[in-house]
Amino acid sequence: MSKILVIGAGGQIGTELVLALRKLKGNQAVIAADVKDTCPSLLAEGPYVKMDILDRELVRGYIINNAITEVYLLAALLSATAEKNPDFAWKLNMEGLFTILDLAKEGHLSKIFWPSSIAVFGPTTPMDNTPQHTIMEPSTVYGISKQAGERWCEYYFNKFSVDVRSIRYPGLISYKSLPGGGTTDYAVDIFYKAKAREKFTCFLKEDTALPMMFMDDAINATIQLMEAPSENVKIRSAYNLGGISFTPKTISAAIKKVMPDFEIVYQPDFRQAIADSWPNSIDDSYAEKDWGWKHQFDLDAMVKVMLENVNVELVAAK
Ligand code: NAD
Ligand code: AKB
Repeated sequence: MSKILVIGAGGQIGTELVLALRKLKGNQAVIAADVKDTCPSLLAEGPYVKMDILDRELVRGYIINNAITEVYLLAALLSATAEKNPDFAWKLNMEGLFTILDLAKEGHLSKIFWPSSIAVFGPTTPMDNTPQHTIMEPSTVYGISKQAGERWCEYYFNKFSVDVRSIRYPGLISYKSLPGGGTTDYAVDIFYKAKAREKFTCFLKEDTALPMMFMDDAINATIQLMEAPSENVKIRSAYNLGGISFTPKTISAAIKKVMPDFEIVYQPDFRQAIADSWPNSIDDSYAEKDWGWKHQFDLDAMVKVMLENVNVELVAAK
């Protein structure tokens, strides 16, 4: 019987991942953990623990005493927030990973999921259909932390047989919880403005193409990777994952097909330089070959679901 702990469960991915894992494994088998005082209301059906991943002894004690078998470690500062606080971003994004990798090395955990990002790539990476194995010279503190994390995951797998699995998520688009401070957040924010019938001011230029994915696809990929037989998981740094690639102009055109009055204006800020350093699109053929990955949602399908489900009160409540 697996007993799963999701750390950073109150965030954009964590909320939906906990819901999906509980559906699969049962409410009591999946414990949500976050530094936040209170559990997100969507997760109220199962256990919640307040936990700071930087409190190494607390985290170790909890995992050992509660016989946790698997950890999904999601707590991190994302690209835009990390640029504003590089020292803390490096600390949070790296120290938590070592705490969990060491627990697995000591035999307390049988499996770990730790997410990487398209931010591992940089300005010298081939931008179109970016290969799995290529030049990686990230220029953001977030990207540097993800690249270092990938190297350490692979190292712990090779040296200590730690079963750690990872995906380089593209920008994720969802409506159940808000994004947490990334460069791709515009592609979520745009739906809240469209739904509120307000003009959207985009912080990226209209022709900035980035790899993106609807959250349902990302959650399916995560669970598919974690359920795959260990011998099929041949890449222990992190798998490239594609999805849909679009620019602010193309996503706004897709919204206009449904809401012809929608208006967008462009006011690029510091996030433009981050976006410019990331790929336009991703080659995810290794994920397809090794564990059967295929995305489901294209741009129009995602726009439809987002416009139907975005709740503008979520932003007001933030
Ligand atoms: P998020 O910011 O929405 O959520 C992170 C959660 O971690 C928050 O609920 C926060 O309260 C919690 N947290 C922060 N500090 C903590 C601490 N010290 N201890 C415990 N919890 C803490 O982020 P997200 O978008 O859900 O991303 C989760 C992971 O996936 C991150 O590692 C991120 O780098 C990665 N990722 C996300 C995306 C995306 O588009 N959302 C893309 C690529 C990679
Ligand atoms: C961000 O923009 O920082 C994240 C990511 C792609 O890692 N959404």
